[in-house]
Amino acid sequence: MPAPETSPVVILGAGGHAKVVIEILRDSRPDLRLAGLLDADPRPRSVLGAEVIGDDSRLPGLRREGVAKAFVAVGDNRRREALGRKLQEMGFELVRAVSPRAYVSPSARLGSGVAVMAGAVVGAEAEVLDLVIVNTGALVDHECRLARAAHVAPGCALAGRVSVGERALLGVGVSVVPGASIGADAVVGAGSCVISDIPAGVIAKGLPARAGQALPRGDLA
Ligand code: JB2
Repeated sequence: MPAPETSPVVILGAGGHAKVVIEILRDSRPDLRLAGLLDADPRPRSVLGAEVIGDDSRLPGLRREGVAKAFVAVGDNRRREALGRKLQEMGFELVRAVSPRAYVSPSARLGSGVAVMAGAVVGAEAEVLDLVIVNTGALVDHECRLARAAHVAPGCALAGRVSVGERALLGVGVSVVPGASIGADAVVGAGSCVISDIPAGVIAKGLPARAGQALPRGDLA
C-alpha cells in the first residue's frame, strides 16, 4: 500500500516550547511531516531528532517550495503574536498542536496556531483564540475566553467565564475565580490567586493577586 500523503510543516523556535510541540505533532498529526525548525540561532543542530535548517529568512523560500503550514513554538507572547501575524501575511496556515492527552470539549472553539498540552482541560463553550498556549495540566473551564497569544502556564485553574486578554501571561499554578477578567498584556505571578479583575498591562501577584508589585526576574511558565 502507498504511504498516506503528508503535508510539510515548519516550526519557528527550537527551545523548550518547541520540544513539547514537536512531540505533540508527532503524536497527533500523522497528516504532517516536519520540514524543519527555524530559529533565531540558525546553527545546524538537532532538537529531538528535528533539524534546525536556518532562521526566519528561509520562510519565503520554503513558501515558494510548497511548504504551506507552520507553527510558532516561541513562548514569549509578543514575539509569538508578531511571528504568527507575519506567517499569516505570507500565506502560511497556522496548525494547532493539541495533545491527544488533553481534553477539549466538543463545544469549545480553538483558533489557529494554538497549543494545548498534555493533561489540559478546555471546557464547554470555551473560546481559545489564535496563538494561545494552554500549558500542561491547565484547567480552562466552561465559557472562558482566552484572547490572541495569551499563555496559561502549567497547572493554572481558571473557573468558568474567566476572560484573559491578548498576550496576557498567567504564571504557573495561578487560580482565577469565576467570571474574573485579566487585561491584555497583564502578567500574573506564579501561584497567585485572582479574586477580582486585573487591569491591562500590569504585573499582579499574591494571595489575593494585587496589581503593581514587582515580580522577581525569572521564568514564570
Ligand atoms: O523571532 C524569532 C525568535 N526569537 C526567539 N524567530 C525564530 N524562528 N526563533 C526565535 N527565537 C528562538 O526561540 C530562540 O532563539 C530560542 O531558541 C527559542 C526560545 O527558546 P527558550 O527555550 O528560551 O524558550 P521557549 O520559548 O522555547 O519556551 C518558553 O516558553 C514556554 C511556553 C519557556 O519559558 C518555557 O519554560 C515555557 N514552557
